[in-house]
Amino acid sequence: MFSFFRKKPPATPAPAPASTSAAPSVAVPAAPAPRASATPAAGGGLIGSALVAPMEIPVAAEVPEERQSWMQKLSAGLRKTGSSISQVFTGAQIDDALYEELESALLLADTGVAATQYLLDEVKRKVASSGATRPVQAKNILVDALTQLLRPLEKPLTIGEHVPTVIMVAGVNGAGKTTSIGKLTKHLADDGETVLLAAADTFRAAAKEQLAVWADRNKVEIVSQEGGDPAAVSFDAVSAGKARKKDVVIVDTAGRLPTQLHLMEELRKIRRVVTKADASAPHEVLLVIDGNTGQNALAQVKAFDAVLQLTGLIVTKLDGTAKGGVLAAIAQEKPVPVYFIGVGEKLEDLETFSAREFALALLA
Ligand SMILES: Nc1nc2c(ncn2[C@@H]2O[C@H](COP(=O)(O)OP(=O)(O)OP(=O)(O)O)[C@@H](O)[C@H]2O)c(=O)[nH]1
Ligand SMILES: [Mg+2]
Repeated sequence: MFSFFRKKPPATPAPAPASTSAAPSVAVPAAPAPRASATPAAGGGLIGSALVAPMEIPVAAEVPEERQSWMQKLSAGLRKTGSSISQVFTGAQIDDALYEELESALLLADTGVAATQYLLDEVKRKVASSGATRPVQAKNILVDALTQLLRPLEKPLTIGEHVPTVIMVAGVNGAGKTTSIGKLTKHLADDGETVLLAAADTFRAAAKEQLAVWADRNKVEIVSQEGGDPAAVSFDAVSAGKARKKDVVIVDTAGRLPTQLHLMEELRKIRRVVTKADASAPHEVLLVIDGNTGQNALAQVKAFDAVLQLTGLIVTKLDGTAKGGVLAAIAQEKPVPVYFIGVGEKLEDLETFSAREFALALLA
């Protein structure tokens, strides 16, 4: 089973830890064997596999057994985008018309102008240098180029370097913050981590109750206040997390638009107050993005980063009408690591991000 997060020993050594009681080692997640080279060697590798299996990209062969069912879900979620890009490669030859269609398909998939141009240039360059003539070869080259572009976004969430690890979660209204926190909490609790949730969404009616349901379900503690101030709730939660030696404190904040400047200022205040409660916190500041927001997602990353100095992203709802190209736009223009991606409302619909899997799923 791929680990949902990475466990690291505390940054400052604990008093005389016996060598046998070291922190449990947890496999680094989502690392499908990176390809030694993205450049198709003469007659081998990429092109060779295209010739052996000319009609399909051999998805099954590349994804580890334990990720197969997740891959199916991801591919299903991204099918709409995938089929419109794949359509480009169904002709008989690689020509200008193919490149034009590819450009349109990438732009329609929310890939953005800069990343689209980059990917087009890469495909053209590698098609020329490898002497590829068949569209399926160009498609495989695109999968590789997209993987390379997305690779910098691959990073596991690390827990344990600080006690508690304080994670602040922000995003626009309805992006999936509370649900993602619930799912993450479940994974942490199942792994034996002690978690404390901070209901710092004091704005929306029933927000506190929604988080309390996840807390109950996972038997973890929650700090909330009746009609309280979000910064005060966050301060109390981080202080309590420290005092009770919790492994993780997760702060759920109310949804807001980056244009609501007073609410963005409130986020800044929450962050500041968390640091007052624990000088090294927050250790992670996550932005949750709805995969359906298209190019606006990039604007959200930039705006929230300017206020909060983001450390990671969770991209939800990559099912239905979402166009997965937006991750390429983020990788090209504002590469904040993507810790998790979501393709549905169920617990198992949130998983770690792998560049290779995503590229394969998007072009399945
Ligand atoms: N299809 C789909 N729905 C999701 C996903 N993640 C969350 N949702 C749904 O999106 C809706 C909003 O989720 P919340 O977790 O309440 O979102 P939020 O960001 O906390 O919302 P506010 O606190 O109101 O800003 C819920 O109905 C979730 O079940 C996903 O990956 N796919
Ligand atoms: Mg919420």
